[in-house]
Amino acid sequence: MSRKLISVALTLLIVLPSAQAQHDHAVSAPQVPGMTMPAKPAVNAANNLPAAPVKISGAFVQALPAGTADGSVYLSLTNTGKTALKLIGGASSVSQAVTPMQQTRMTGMAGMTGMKDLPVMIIEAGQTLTLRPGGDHLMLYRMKRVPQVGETVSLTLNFVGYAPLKLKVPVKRL
Ligand SMILES: [Cu+2]
Repeated sequence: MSRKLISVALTLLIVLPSAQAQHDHAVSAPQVPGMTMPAKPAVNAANNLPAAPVKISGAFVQALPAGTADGSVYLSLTNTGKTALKLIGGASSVSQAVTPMQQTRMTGMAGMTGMKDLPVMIIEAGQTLTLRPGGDHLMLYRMKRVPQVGETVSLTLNFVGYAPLKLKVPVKRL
């Protein structure tokens, strides 16, 4: 990040502290860079880490209008291991990072939802975690370009203690 961008981000952080953790994937307006920066993907690719004991199904990237800043990946993750799996994010061919996000509801504000970064998404042993539209998701943080229907997005998911998991994910309209 350039020095100029950093100073802009800092200024916005000071002016708009409440803008953090809320965004709308359907809106193409520029986003306030006050949102929590995603954690850097763990550097473990070169180590002899075992493959994560996880089964992925139904994975897709949501098709979005051109110019949309952030995207979403939905999928089911089944932990076939004996201990909890910790998903801490990842990378994709179309975004700066992949970040676990939690859908939140604001009490007292009918229908208002927001979202916040989850540092860790936990999948308990033997359980399936399903990320569906309207709920928790993996965010394609700051897309370099918006993938189109018919395309396949390369995705890497990082689980604590395991080798990065590589996936090819189709793009679908909701
Ligand atoms: Cu999100």
